[in-house]
Amino acid sequence: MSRVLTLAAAQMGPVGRDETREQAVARLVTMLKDAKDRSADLVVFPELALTTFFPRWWFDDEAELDAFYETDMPNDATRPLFEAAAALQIGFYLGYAECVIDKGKKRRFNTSILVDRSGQIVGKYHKVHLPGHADHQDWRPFQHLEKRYFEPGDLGFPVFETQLGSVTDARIGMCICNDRRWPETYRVMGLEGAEVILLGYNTPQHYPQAPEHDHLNNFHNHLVMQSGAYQNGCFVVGTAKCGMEEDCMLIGQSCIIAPTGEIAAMATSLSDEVITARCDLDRCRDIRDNIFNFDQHRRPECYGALTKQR
Ligand code: CDT
Repeated sequence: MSRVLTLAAAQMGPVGRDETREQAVARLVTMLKDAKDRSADLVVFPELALTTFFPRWWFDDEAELDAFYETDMPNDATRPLFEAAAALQIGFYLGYAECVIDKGKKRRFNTSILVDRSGQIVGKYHKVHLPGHADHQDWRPFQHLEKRYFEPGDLGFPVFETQLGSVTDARIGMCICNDRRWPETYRVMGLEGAEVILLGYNTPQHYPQAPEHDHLNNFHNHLVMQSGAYQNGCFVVGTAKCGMEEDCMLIGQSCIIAPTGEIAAMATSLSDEVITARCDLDRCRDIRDNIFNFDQHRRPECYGALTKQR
C-alpha cells in the first residue's frame, strides 16, 4: 500500500497590524485551494498566521494585547478555513496566539493545531522554546517579547497518528519557529516515530544582539531543519511568514525537506506562495533502518549521568 502524501507549505507575505482575521483567513483559504489544485493532502501555514507578529511591540493596555489572541478555535473568523478544508478533504497546520482561562487566570500560548481532512482538530502543540525577552529593551529597533506574552508549552512534543490522503497512519509531529533550532525538538519526536514534522516561523532578517550573524540567517534556517530531518529520518515542512512586516523584514525560503536532508521544494518569493512535494513516508525507513537506526546504534547508557537525567 502506497504511503505517498503530497505536502504543501503555504508561505505568507506580511500581515499588517490593521489586517483583520477575516482578511488573513481569506488569504489562507485561497492558498488551501491552490494547494488542493496541486493534489496536496496537507498544508502547513506559518506561526501566528492570523495576525501580525505582535511580540515586536510592548503593550501596556491588556485589552489591546488580548485582541491578538484566539479564545476559541474554530471561531467565527476562522470557520471558513475549517469548512474549506472539509469540503476539499485536505488537512492543515495553523499557528496562532491562544488565550485560555484556567482556574480563573489567563494563560497565553504560542499554539499550533493539526486539522484533519474532515476539518476536525486532531492535535495541538504549545511552543516550548520561547525566544527573546520579557522586559522592554530600549536599544532594540524592535522588541521580541515572546517571553512576556507567552508561557512555555505544557504539552511536550506529541506525535499524532492521522489519516491524510490515502495514508491511514501518517505520524505527524509539530513545533513552532525557534523550536526548530533545538536538536531535542526533533529527537523527542524522532523517538516517537514521527514521519513528518510541521513548523511555522517568523524570523527577522536582523538579529539585534549579534548583527554580525544577519547574513547567516537563511543558512541557519535551512541548516537546522535539514539536520533535524536527516538525523531523525523524517520529512520537515517549514513555512515562513515573511517580507517587510511593519518595518521588520522577515526571512522566507519556506521549504519541504526529505529524510535524507535534501530540500525537495523551496519558496522563492517573500509573499503568499504555495510549494508542494510528493513525499513517500516509507522513505523515512531509508534512514531509520540504516545510519540512524536508533535501536541498533543509539547509546543513551553511554551519554553520561547528566545527559541521562535530562
Ligand atoms: N518567532 C521566533 O521564534 N523567532 C525566532 C527569532 C529568534 S531572535 C529572537 C527564531 O528562532 O526564528
